[in-house]
Amino acid sequence: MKISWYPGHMHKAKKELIKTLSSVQAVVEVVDARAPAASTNPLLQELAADKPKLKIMNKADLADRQLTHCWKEYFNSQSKQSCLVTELDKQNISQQIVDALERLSPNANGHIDVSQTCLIVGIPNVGKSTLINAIAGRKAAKTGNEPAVTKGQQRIKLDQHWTLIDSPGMMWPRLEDQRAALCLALTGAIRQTALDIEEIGWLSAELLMEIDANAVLDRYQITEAPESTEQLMEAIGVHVGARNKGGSLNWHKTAEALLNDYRSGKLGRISLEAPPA
Ligand SMILES: Nc1nc2c(ncn2[C@@H]2O[C@H](COP(=O)(O)OP(=O)(O)OP(=O)(O)O)[C@@H](O)[C@H]2O)c(=O)[nH]1
Ligand SMILES: [Mg+2]
Repeated sequence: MKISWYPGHMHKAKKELIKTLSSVQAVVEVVDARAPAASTNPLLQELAADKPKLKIMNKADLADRQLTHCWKEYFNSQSKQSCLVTELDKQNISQQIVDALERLSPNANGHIDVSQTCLIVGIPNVGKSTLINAIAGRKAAKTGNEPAVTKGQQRIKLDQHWTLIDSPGMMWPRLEDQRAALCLALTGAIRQTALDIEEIGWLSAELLMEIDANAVLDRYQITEAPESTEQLMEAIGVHVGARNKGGSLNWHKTAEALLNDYRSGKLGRISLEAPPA
């Protein structure tokens, strides 16, 4: 497998990110609670080394509760960084974020008396714009269930103290760690058209069986553990009725069904990564 995805507009996004970073007082990085390491931008640590950083683990409603708790403790143990967990219901998130930013902001001493700008960054489709709308309490930014909905930076003024900048989802040039790349493909951060769906479906089936075989077998009512990935995919295809016109199994539809079921939480709350011990 070789998942690599770095379309032309990512170069523009990176250049824009570097330029914008010089003018903001804080950075919020939104990561996917199901894959907090794979969805963390390795460039950000270096590009925004001197900025207070708030990490937000979003889509926690789709992730394993216990692992999310461990990840939060892990991130909070790192310096100049704080971590919050958010899910579909983003009530009171605005105050929590502003409080966290004010604690992190070096010139604030717990009270902001100047205007501050905060850049929201993260991989595509992780929920940055949705989060901004929840913070602002209005539909200020466009959202959608696919990568690359936000095409350019957008400033959203919260009050006299804080302005947020929404940014297009960003991926980094080298996805060397192919397990991490698979996590990003499975969670929906990489555009479908850039992926070989059958291969990603196959690899995802193997990964999900390794993490939580019962969840997969239960979902597709498979009573006997399959002896191979092919047998498993066949059983999934039969269960979801993924057939070609002649009646043979359609592997593409089978793979799509598995990916969609994982992404929408129909397989249950499955996290793909655990924090370092
Ligand atoms: N289950 C779940 N879905 C969420 C959550 N937050 C956002 N979403 C959904 O995730 C999808 C992507 O949301 P966006 O806010 O457009 O994501 P984005 O990071 O701005 O995406 P780009 O602009 O394309 O980079 C939408 O379908 C949202 O409804 C969450 O906490 N839980
Ligand atoms: Mg967006």
